[in-house]
Amino acid sequence: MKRISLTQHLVEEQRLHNTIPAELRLLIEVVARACKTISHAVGKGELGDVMGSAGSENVQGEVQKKLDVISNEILLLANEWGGHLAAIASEEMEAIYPIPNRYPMGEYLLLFDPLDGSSNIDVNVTIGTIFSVLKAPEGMKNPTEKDFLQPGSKQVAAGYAIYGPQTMLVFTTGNGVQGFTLDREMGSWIMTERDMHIPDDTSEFSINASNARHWYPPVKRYVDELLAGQTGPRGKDFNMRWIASMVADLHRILTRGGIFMYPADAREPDKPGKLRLMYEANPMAFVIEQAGGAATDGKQRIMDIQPDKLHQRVAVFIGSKNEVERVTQYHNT
Ligand code: P6P
Repeated sequence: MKRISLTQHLVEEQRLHNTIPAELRLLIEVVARACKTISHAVGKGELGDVMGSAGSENVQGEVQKKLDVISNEILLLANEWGGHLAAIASEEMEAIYPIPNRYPMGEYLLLFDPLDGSSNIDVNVTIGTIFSVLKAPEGMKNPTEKDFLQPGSKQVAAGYAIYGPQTMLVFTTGNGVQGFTLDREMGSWIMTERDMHIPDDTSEFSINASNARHWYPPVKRYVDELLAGQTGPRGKDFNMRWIASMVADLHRILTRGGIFMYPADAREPDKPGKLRLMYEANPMAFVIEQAGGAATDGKQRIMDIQPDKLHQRVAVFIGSKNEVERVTQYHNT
């Protein structure tokens, strides 16, 4: 494949599809630059005194790691002055962050989970940044949380950075999914995956099996069939992976197929699941669907869900189309 930079790709996409106006192009480049900085901070580990907890809790009541807070700051400071955004929302902040008056206000809303999988930070396992971009409503003057409450189908761009053996940026603007690898010597993002595609079928599934006794019947039935392998109705053996880092599990699934599940379960009957709709499930669903996969909450397409709260949670079944369709069907029989 001809090695092109992120900038060249974005310029060519704009010329080809006219779907990446200058401000959106700037937004993606700024987010990509912030992810480079996060990758550098993550890579320093103890040498950068960035490990361990920050001694605070986020809106989810989860203990914040120092790198959660640092990554959030990096993304805020990188994006607030560019004139491409009206406001920002983050897993690490209760309220939305309107662009300060000292800067021009743009037409996009940016949402992110600055560092997903942070329980893996202190044990040196792959983590990532997830981002989602929406258009600000026409005529909006003072951004409020309500302006963010748009279904995932309204996203104009979404993707993630994955901080693993390589640092990669994977995103879509609605015309397929492209992958870029960070060239650390040059400090540039170089395209290494064009038009990524998920196989419709798979023999690999991802779920936290320690919750099995809490699963509701449709999930129990589906996973039991996978575990039965050749001896059961599926007639083939399945493998299991669970990294406890959604970005890492989904990057593997995007690369070689699979199904990732974080269902609602009886531990918290009033909660639809653990993962957040606006800045985890929606952006990953946009990427996975653009690569030919599927994403539902067990009942409906994730990107059709009309949000009513910024930090609302959702059950997630996402990955190879035929497996997502099967487990969704079990929820509807
Ligand atoms: P559990 C990380 O905290 C996260 O939000 C996802 O990245 C990951 O898939 C999931 O939670 C892991 O959850 O319950 O297995 O620790």
